[in-house]
Amino acid sequence: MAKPRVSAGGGFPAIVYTLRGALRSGAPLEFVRRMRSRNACKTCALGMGGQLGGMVNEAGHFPEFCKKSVQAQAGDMQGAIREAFFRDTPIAALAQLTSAQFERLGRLAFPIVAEAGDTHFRRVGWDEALTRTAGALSATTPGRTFFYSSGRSSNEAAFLLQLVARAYGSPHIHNCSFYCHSASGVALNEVYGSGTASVTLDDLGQADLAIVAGANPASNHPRLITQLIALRKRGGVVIVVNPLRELGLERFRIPSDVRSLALGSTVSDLYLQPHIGGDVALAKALLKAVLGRGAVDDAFVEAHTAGWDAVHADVQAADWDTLVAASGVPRADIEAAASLVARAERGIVAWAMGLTHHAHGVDNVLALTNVALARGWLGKPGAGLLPIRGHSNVQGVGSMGLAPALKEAFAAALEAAYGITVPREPGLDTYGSMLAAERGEIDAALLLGGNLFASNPDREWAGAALRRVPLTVSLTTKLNEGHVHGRGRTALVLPVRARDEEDQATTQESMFNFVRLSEGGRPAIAGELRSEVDVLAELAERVLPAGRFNWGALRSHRTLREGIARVVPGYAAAAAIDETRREFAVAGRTFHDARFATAEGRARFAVTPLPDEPLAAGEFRLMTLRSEGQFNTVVYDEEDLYRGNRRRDVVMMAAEDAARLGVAEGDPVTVESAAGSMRVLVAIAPIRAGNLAMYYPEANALVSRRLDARSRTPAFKSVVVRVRPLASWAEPPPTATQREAGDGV
Ligand SMILES: Nc1nc2c(c(=O)[nH]1)N[C@H]1C(S)=C(S)[C@@H](COP(=O)(O)OP(=O)(O)OC[C@H]3O[C@@H](n4cnc5c(=O)[nH]c(N)nc54)[C@H](O)[C@@H]3O)O[C@H]1N2
Ligand SMILES: Nc1nc2c(c(=O)[nH]1)N[C@H]1C(S)=C(S)[C@@H](COP(=O)(O)OP(=O)(O)OC[C@H]3O[C@@H](n4cnc5c(=O)[nH]c(N)nc54)[C@H](O)[C@@H]3O)O[C@H]1N2
Ligand SMILES: [Mo]
Repeated sequence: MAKPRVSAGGGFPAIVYTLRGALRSGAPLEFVRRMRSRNACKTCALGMGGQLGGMVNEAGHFPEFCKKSVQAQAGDMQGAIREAFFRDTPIAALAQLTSAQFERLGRLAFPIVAEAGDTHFRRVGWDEALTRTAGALSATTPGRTFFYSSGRSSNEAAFLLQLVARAYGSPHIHNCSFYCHSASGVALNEVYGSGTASVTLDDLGQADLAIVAGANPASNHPRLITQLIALRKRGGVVIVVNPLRELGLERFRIPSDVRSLALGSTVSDLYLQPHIGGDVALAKALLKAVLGRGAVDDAFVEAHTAGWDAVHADVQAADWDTLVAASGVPRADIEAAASLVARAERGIVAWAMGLTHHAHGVDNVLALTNVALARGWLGKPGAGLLPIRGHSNVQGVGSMGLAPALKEAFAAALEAAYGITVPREPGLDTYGSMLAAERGEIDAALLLGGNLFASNPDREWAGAALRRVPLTVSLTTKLNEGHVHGRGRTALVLPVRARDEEDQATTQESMFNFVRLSEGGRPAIAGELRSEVDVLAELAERVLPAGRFNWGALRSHRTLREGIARVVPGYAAAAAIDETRREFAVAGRTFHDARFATAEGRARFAVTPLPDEPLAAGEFRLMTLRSEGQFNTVVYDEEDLYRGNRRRDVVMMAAEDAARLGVAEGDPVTVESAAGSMRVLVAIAPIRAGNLAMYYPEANALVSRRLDARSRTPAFKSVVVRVRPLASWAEPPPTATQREAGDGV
């Protein structure tokens, strides 16, 4: 097994990394100023920001170190890509670049375009770029367009984008959450009528137990680890549910705590290792064991919930051997967990992509929620449900209505405020838009940040579908693979400012439903960078009929916030934030008493059948996940510090599986799925036998297009594959995507 160079997560490497990042940025003082400026952190949705910027949490604790925010900040502070680069570098050469190489090119400083048959991108002026975009939108019918957003943009930009798209007439409006936490939103809406967390950051400080399932916060939400360690210090208990033993979930050194930094802190008390996809079975088994201990909170269930009888009967009828086999967790471990759960008065259940990226993602969340409801862990301080969100503002982007379907109250308020008509039938979601693109039914796509190409399953298919679109328009800070492999026949790539470079303040919403204010700042590079809102407002002026509405007025973030306050439920305080400077909790989201937003005012249990996804002999289940050195499709470092992998073209497998296949650490193998095949090296890892792990986004070449019917989320964590040992490592031929993307030459 490859030994990680560290013995715990966090610690000095995180601090050293911060200092190195400051130096690498080339302007250490400016770097520190930016890191401490009053702007919500750019990376995860934990919601760092406020008075001291990216190094303070919602409770005001300073300093909080996180490698990710350093990487993101240093990345944004790189120099500009020069015009000569585009003259000298053919698209065919760009198509060979890795994600990390794209990231290191630097900031895009002016708009560029590539048309059908072009061998190179060329610089264009903003006027030409927007004329062409507006021309394409005016020439087609709105139903043949779609609007996608990542979760980095501000509330203001997201609100304006959905408003402009709806005023123009396209209902095909969506964001990256369809590939992320959509299953959580669907499940939580069923449970309590609202799609977000029921707890605030303070609740974590009052809980006596936390279950962390299908998440790797040591890498992806490092500051959450601080909370877990604090919880344990108060005598609380942390249970981890993960097929892979993650180093940072066992031991972590909190950089801002001297004692923890020196000695390391234990993160988890019990580490359950189910099979990939075994969480429904595990949660049912846990509930069965809780029942067996007589630990159901009958008073809560009786007074505040619905649907218990059916779940009770279902769990009673389930047979232990089946649950143990399907979950992969020994009965003794389940009983140990149940005894901890049975004792805890205030439990918080937290989860991330390990639960949502499945064809039964909604059921995964519902099954765990059943345990929480049975224990009465809802509607009181220190207890509740916590989807650990992805992008720094993905939750805000959703709140702003950047989605193909709106709740009735939102739609009606939007119509009243802006005099537009909002059709009530939902538009296409992310995957639906990709299918429409594949069928040739999309004429223009506007992409506000993100990397739609590389976040899709089935890389070949995704690239081919996007390359059929006559015009793609991307608003971005830097170039990525998607701008080349997923570019439309004509592709415009437009440079925008990052949030801490905005002239006007912006707002973001954290995963604890807390709205942050970002002050903005100055751009890292000289160039033609524009604010996202400015670009969208100008597009509206050019496309939408004059006279009906003063779209230009929506360049003002303050005016946008007034609209947001009128339209978005719980956002009334946004209207005055320019005066009050007061950040606020979105009203009506978190529950400290047991009144829920469902029709009957009760929280709902749901029966969750065991998924039926058998493996044939010789098949494995493969998850695709993130390393310590990346942010989504952006790879910063090849090394995965905590898992000990020095390179990314590896397949992580259990020692016993390797022995059975006759391979050892470092041996070359081919991993094959219905979607494709990849040549990689074996990396022995502490993963439950029968399961494999590879890195996203590269492994999307293997991810088949299997979706959760309810949340429309691809099963990124459950790909059926076979592994074939190779006699030797030969250079793999270029993929079809690489060949075709450079085809214009
Ligand atoms: N540094 C960094 N931070 C990030 C990101 C990043 O890329 N880099 N991305 C951001 C975004 S958009 C998101 S959504 C989050 C992602 O945060 P996470 O969800 O933590 O990220 P992943 O690496 O996708 O994998 C999650 C974990 O799920 C486990 N897992 C896989 N399959 C299963 C399963 O079937 N059951 C269970 N119980 N566990 C399983 C894996 O072993 C892994 O530890 O992080 C956000 N923060
Ligand atoms: N196989 C597999 N596939 C997955 C996943 C997985 O775990 N496995 N995870 C899924 C998840 S959880 C998610 S969230 C999606 C990610 O989907 P996306 O959000 O679409 O992808 P990102 O990689 O986060 O997008 C990064 C790009 O955003 C742009 N960008 C960065 N900052 C800014 C900014 O301030 N403004 C603007 N306008 N642009 C900016 C840059 O071009 C950068 O390259 O991928 C999904 N796909
Ligand atoms: Mo995500």
